[in-house]
Amino acid sequence: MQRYNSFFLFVFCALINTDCTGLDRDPNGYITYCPCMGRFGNQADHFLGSLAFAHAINRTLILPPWVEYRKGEMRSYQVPFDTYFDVVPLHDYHRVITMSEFMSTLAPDVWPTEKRVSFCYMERTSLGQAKNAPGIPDCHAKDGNPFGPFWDTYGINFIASEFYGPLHFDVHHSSMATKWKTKYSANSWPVLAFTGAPASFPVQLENRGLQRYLQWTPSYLDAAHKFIREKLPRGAFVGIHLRNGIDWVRACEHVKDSQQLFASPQCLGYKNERGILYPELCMQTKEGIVRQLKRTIKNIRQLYPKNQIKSIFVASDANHMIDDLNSALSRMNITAHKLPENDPYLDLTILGQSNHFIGNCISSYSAFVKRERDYRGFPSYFWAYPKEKDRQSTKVHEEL
Ligand SMILES: Nc1nc2c(ncn2[C@@H]2O[C@H](COP(=O)(O)OP(=O)(O)OP(=O)(O)O)[C@@H](O)[C@H]2O)c(=O)[nH]1
Ligand SMILES: *[C@@H]1O[C@H](CO)[C@@H](O)[C@H](O)[C@H]1NC(C)=O
Ligand SMILES: *[C@@H]1O[C@H](CO)[C@@H](O)[C@H](O)[C@H]1NC(C)=O
Repeated sequence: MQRYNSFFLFVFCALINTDCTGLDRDPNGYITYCPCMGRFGNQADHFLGSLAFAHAINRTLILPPWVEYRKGEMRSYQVPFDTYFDVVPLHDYHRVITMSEFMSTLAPDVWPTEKRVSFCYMERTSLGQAKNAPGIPDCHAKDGNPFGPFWDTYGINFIASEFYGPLHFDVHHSSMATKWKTKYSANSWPVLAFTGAPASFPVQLENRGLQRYLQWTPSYLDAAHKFIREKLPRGAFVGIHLRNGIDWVRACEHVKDSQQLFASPQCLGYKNERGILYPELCMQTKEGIVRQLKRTIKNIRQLYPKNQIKSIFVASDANHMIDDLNSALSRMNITAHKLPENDPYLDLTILGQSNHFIGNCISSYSAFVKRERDYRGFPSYFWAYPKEKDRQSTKVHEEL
């Protein structure tokens, strides 16, 4: 059904020669924000929440570019939203427009320079501002990286700040949407421009399903299928995410003082109803990875005898362990593969297409893959989950 909707919308839009972003001004106004926190996984979590928020207060969502960081460069890069994802499927859920389109067509009328107010919860202190030197309360929306480079990409400056506290973005558990609409009418506030995403991290449980509207562009899907067809042996494959760079080792140190960390609710449950945090969930040993992989493949072979696993596709930010995996799995006639160059987006696309997926429960990068597979009904598992001890006791239980 979804597909047909998008298809007809597409044809319709082609016929009337617009892209269906509705170049008429939305009388209910717009939302724009800087995805200023974290890298892609974090930004994707925030995007889903922002989409739900825009939907709840019925304003068009301006699709921000993705903010990227490149080694040794001081300023962030802004990559257009539709480089990776199709805009059309999003229209099935809510009104959206890309930021560059909004700025070039509607902004002069809807959001003239003298109306550009930045929104933050409360005053944010400036980087350059001494702790006890009070200035006029301000969001300092363009202070630092990526804040400045982000708005500069579209030549946006702010003339004032608006502090929206105590309002917040949880539109699922209160009359919050009504409060926003009452306090900020579209007439007086045509665009709500947030210094950060109007959303929580990690993504709220209620918003996970919005992942279905975030669909890879044909160019990413084609590249993924081409890699699978040409570089992997014929047959089923397991996609695995190995998050093991030095930044991750440091992030995992927080496991010991938390109940949850980053994306961990995806396996532990949002209220820890499926367990509490433990170190191996974040960082695994080589032996642990190989052991779990072998066990998973054996289980899959029993469950799906006709569609045998022939290879492993490895995505990683640091160590792909290709040689270790090849030697550990050679007796099962399984080979390990990776992309020839670092491409976080193509890695994600291929992981989404794998027959089985093993991800890192703490990582929001893994969480993106898990959500995509969930709505398509594809199986996913997590490293070191459930906890080894629990797993053994479940087994004993089954035997009893
Ligand atoms: N190519 C590639 N890059 C990866 C992979 N895993 C992580 N990265 C890079 O590392 C970044 C990790 O940051 P996020 O995407 O925000 O996800 P996260 O794993 O929750 O990590 P932090 O937010 O940094 O704690 C990704 O956006 C990628 O740029 C991978 O499997 N392949
Ligand atoms: C939401 O906004 C659209 C477009 O501005 C409008 O047509 C629609 O009636 C609004 N819906 C509600 C429930 O207010
Ligand atoms: C191993 O895999 C290759 C390629 O998938 C296949 O041609 C070969 O017959 C397999 N050998 C065994 C012993 O299963």
